[in-house]
This record gives sequence, C-alpha cells and structure tokens, in this order.
Amino acid sequence: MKILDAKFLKDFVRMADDGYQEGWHERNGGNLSYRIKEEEVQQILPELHDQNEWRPIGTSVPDLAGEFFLVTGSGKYFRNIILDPEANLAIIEVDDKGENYKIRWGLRDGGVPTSEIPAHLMNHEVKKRLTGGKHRVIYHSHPISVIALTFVLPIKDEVFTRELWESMTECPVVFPDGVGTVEWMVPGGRDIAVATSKKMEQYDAVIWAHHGIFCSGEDFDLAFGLMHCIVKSADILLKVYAVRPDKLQTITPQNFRDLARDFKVTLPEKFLYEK
Ligand code: 2HA
Ligand code: ZN
Repeated sequence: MKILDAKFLKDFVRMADDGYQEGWHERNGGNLSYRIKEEEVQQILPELHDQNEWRPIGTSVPDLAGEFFLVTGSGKYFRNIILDPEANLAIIEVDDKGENYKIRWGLRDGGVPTSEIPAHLMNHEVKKRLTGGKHRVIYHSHPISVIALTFVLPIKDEVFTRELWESMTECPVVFPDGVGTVEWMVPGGRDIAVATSKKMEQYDAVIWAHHGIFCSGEDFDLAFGLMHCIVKSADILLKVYAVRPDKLQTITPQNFRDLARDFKVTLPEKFLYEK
C-alpha cells in the first residue's frame, strides 16, 4: 500500500491540520507522533527505504525497541503538513536497544524528527506500559489560553485540574484522572522528557508552564478531543477572569461527587479540596 494512502497517515494529517486551524501551531510550534501498529507497518514495508544512519534519540526507551513511529519534522510547520506530508513528516524505526532511531520514510527535502523526540518517545514508553499498548498518539501544542493560565494559576496539578474541571461540566468525565503540570524547563531535552513522562504515569495530559501542553490518547480522535476539551475549558476560565476576579457561583466538590456517581467515574478526592 502507498504510505500516502494509509488510513493512519491520512488521520494523522487531518489531526495536524485541525490543530493548525484551531490556532495551536504558530510557525513550527507543536509536534505529533503515532506509534504505528504492526499490521500497518507490514502494509507499508515495501515503501520504507534503508538509506539512513542510526542516530541517537537523546534518551533511552528500551520498551519501544523495534517500534515504528510517524512523527512531525523538526522546524516543519503544521500548516504545511496537509500540502506535502512527505516533506514534513517522517517514519522512524527505533533500534533494538531503544537508544537510536533511523528515518525510514519522509523528510524528503532533508531534516530530522521533532526536537521533542525524547519527550514523545518517553511518553509513548510510559503509556504503552500502563495501557497495555492501547495508547498510540502523543500530541504537543501551544494553545493561547492554556499557556496564559500558567501565568496566573499556581503550577500545581491539583489547582489546574480543579479549575479546568470547574470551567466545563464535561471535563471531569473526559479527564477524570486530572492534568499534570511541569514548571518551566528548557524544552527539547532529556530532563523535560523525564519530568513529563513521570507525570504521564498519572495523567493523560501534562501542561508545560509558559509553553504548552502534551496529550496522550488511544487514537487520533481521543488525543485531539482531550486537547480540545482542555483548551475550551481554559478559554472559558480566562473569559470568567476577564469579567471579574472571583466566581459568583461554580460547580462544588459535592456536585463533582454527584457527577462521579452518575457518570461512573472516579474523581480523586485530592482535587476536591475546600477553597
Ligand atoms: O517548535 O513545540 O516544544 C516545536 C516545539 C518545541
Ligand atoms: Zn512546544
């Protein structure tokens, strides 16, 4: 099968373009990766070349040895992906130790995978282990409202989770485990990848102070949908703050407990503190 005709590639491109249309990807901001299923790799194997060197990932992901990923390219613009996927995306293979990758397709005019490849692969490794292989999509974007909130709320998991839950009733149902936060760190390296993947052990979404957000999901719809809900909730919260600094009424801890009972989700009590 032609790689450009593969459903996973089309779904990836559509999601990237949807994210661009939402305004989450200025210039080369953000990145996306998909852990390709074994049967999908088999279908495209004849189209993968073997002309590149192994290069260091910059961290170690032994549980991803031998896996193939579709990833965005470093410095590439989300707005261009839909026009020319083969120039802006890459399929990479991870070696048998989980320390190096090789480009097997894409980046036709040159380039390397996303600068956040350590964070993407470390997040994939955690999610593969903890979801029995179900999660396949890791998505990083730069949404205005989420970044803005990191200047006015304490960078604490409990606070971000509670405020996002309170801003839209669907939120605790969509992300009952909450969201994690990471204080400002230099992007692109191993340290921020370690900090993020540690939070991914508890959460499917991790906010990077003054930078953006990472989401994890089983498929493109779930990863995009999670990002979309968090961003919408952050939009609402900022609009509330723009009108007045306090809320006249809100969803209470008891309301959340009632919601959890009827929607059959578990909402950890650490997020239901008295204010
Ligand atoms: O420019 O988003 O975090 C790509 C990024 C780096
Ligand atoms: Zn970024």
